Amino acid sequence: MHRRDPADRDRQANHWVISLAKQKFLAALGGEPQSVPPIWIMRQAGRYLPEYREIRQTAASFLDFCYSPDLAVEATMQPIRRYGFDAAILFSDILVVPDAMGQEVGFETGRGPVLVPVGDRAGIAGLDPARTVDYLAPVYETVGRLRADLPTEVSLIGFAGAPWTVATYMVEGGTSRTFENVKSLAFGDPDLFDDLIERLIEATTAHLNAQIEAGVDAVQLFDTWAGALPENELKRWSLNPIRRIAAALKAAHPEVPVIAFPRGAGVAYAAFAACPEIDALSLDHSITRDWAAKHLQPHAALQGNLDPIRVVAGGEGMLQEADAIVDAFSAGGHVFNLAHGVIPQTPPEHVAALVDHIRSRGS
Ligand code: 1CP
Repeated sequence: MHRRDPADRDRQANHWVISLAKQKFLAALGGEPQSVPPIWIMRQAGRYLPEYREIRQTAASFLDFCYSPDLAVEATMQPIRRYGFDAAILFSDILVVPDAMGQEVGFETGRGPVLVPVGDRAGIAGLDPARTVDYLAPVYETVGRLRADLPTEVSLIGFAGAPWTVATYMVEGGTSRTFENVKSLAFGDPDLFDDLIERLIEATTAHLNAQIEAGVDAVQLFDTWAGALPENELKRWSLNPIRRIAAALKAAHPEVPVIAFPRGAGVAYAAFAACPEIDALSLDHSITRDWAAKHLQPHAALQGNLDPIRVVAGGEGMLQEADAIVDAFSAGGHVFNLAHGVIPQTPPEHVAALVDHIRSRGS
């Protein structure tokens, strides 16, 4: 018979203490109203922070930075030290998955991601999802170190890009405004495009499962460009892949909440809320709050909605809008967040004023 060593028992007890102490973020994701909502902000680590810009210079490339556990741990911790957010998000990027599958991925200062585009049968067949977890081992090392270093009451969020959004970068070779190449491929040869999406589902599921096994407490799937797809294609290439990934994660780790961010999906947000595998939805700024509280919140916890430009502008307008969001969502599960990532021009003191204001509602 297997005898448990006392150190194991201590670790188990410790795990429960940690879980209890961080109930606020996880309870909100589970649908329980909180007197003051837990807070984190998308892209909370990054270029708007002077301390990030300083350490960023020490790595030769952005991907080297992501694959250096010392740097990635430090970048993740910086906004936690500065603002005391309720959750930290792993410092990484959505494009580590195509990099792991064998596509050439780079980041150029001032231009963003640059990839050698894929789009024909041979290019797609050359992408190998089975490489993902070995290739991304430094990311899981970062997760393990973070879970050990973070205060017990701070939750750790893992993430990945949703297949559609990652596919847009892979086929376009970078950021796009029109999505001409990726939509031409998807509409012109849907079976071939399905092959790419299937490879991404496999790699993304493996990557998120490995993050969970290394210690993250919740995961978020970013479908930043969901709004570029028409109705049927949104179902096929945004909703269905997200749902399949979430279901696979739940089968292995039923206790870990899954947050989806189908940015720009409009009323199709309701179809995401209806999926039992999806615990929470991150809202962009176009979703009206009354509609979301009525049609989404009974089925999923809500996060987001504050336009990031509000935080660039700061002042009373920002605080009033923040109050309107907290008031609209106070009856159900709610995590305070922005409608999209914080932008590099944001004055860090505006973020401090926002966090202080929301926290002061509880006193
Ligand atoms: O040199 C640098 O500092 C590069 C800037 C940067 C940073 C700080 C990039 C390049 N990625 C990141 C980190 C990052 N990316 C994080 C972790 C930081 C945190 O949240 O605290 C996360 C969650 C992402 C996710 C990400 N990357 C998304 C989805 C979220 C979103 O904002 O829509 C997307 C679309 C990307 C692609 C990407 N990575 C970087 C750039 C410049 C871009 C392109 C964005 C675009 O096309 O508009």
